Amino acid sequence: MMKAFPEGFLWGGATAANQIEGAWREDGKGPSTADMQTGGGLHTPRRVTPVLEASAFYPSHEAIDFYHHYREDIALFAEMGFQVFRLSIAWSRIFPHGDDPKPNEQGLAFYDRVFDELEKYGIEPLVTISHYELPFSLTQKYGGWRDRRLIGLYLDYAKVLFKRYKGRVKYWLTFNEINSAMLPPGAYLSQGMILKEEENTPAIRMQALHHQLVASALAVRAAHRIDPACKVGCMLCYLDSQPLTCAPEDVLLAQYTDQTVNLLCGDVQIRGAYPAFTRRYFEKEHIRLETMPEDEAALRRGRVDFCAISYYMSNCVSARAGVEEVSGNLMGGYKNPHLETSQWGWQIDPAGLRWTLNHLYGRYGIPLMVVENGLGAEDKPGPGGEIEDDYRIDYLRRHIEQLRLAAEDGVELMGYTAWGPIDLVSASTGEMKKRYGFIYVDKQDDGSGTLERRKKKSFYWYKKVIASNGAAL
Ligand code: BGP
Repeated sequence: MMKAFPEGFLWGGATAANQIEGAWREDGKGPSTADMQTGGGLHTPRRVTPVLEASAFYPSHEAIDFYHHYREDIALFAEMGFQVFRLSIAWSRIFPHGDDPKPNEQGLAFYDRVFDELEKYGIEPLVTISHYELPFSLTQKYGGWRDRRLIGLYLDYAKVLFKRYKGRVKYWLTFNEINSAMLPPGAYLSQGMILKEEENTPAIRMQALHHQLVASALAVRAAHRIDPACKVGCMLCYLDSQPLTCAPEDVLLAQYTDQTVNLLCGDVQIRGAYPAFTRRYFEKEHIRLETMPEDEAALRRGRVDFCAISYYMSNCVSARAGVEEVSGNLMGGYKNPHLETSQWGWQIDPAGLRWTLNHLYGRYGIPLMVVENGLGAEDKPGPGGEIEDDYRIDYLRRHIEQLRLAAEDGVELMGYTAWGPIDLVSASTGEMKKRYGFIYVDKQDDGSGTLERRKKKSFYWYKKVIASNGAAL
């Protein structure tokens, strides 16, 4: 047995509305940006189709139908002993067009039912306000986050949630992986902007990101006013980028990559102001940010209570070319000769999680939470339908070991929610076959399947991990 985690450490799993709910037009819900994305694959990017194509497949339309299976699924999470469940609220369930005069009561009532179910088992909801989706009408009418008016629309939406679920939701995240805006895929995924490749520049994305950062800060302040007991966190996709060699130019490039991809968003949301290195970044990328006089005070007053991250893999960066490349979450990099990769080419680096947590806690000194970590793998059911996912147990065990070491290094950790506790739609590829779950869902990429849920070997393993507060790995 290893040493246990601190008392009160929250164990659970993480999901996103557009990757689990389905019911994409039910009970008054409007289409979201995710609903307009076709399925794809490792080498075929998902397509955004402003007009749905009859011949295309849209994974979020049914996903795994959590909308109708939530009672069964939450009972399974409770059976594993979850103390926290990360989910997102679909903005377009609450404001179908994003700028509707009043919220959709049926949408609000669905999440009431979900929180009722979680309360039955004593599971804390951790709610992401916008997780890689916004009402598609906001893309069509405003051009997504490039339009400053989205700040007010997001704030109206967030205030409805804080008031409706006051006392029931103690933990909020303003945006999922808000720093994905530093990379081209974030333009549509996180910012709802349909851009031609040549238009998709750091300057366009940074202006939209500024609006998101102001919106996040104003939401933090509103949350604290409406419910002083709640905690609001930022959420970063931590892309651990290490120098391929000790050559000074590689070391400097790794620092610059970390500053721009990860720390810029962390600094604004945690320290309340753009960091000094922004000057270099804005100069290099020809960025002239358009701000309003009130923005500086808004950012300063809207600092978050905790910092949540997703962590899957690490990359190497190098100033020299011609090195073997690997893929990754949102961005690839160069191959690290000391690491193995997943079936989807992501480099598996458990010690990188410990490095990342020390790095962030050293910089920010506020509680941290790992709200995404998991292994996407093609699970193949055995003759009796059983799934012996020892590879997933191995990946998670190695990362949880590093989590505990980080806690012993002095890092203040709130909890851990494994990504995809139940098989769900992959965000980058739209695939079901890239499975993450402790629970298998019979849904295939051609849309077939019974949606039956089945426990994998890792289900029983994770149940023991939670029961021992991380001691029995
Ligand atoms: C993160 C997203 C999650 C999830 C995860 C796994 O970036 O926040 O929503 O999708 O990536 O990635 P994928 O689903 O592409 O395998």
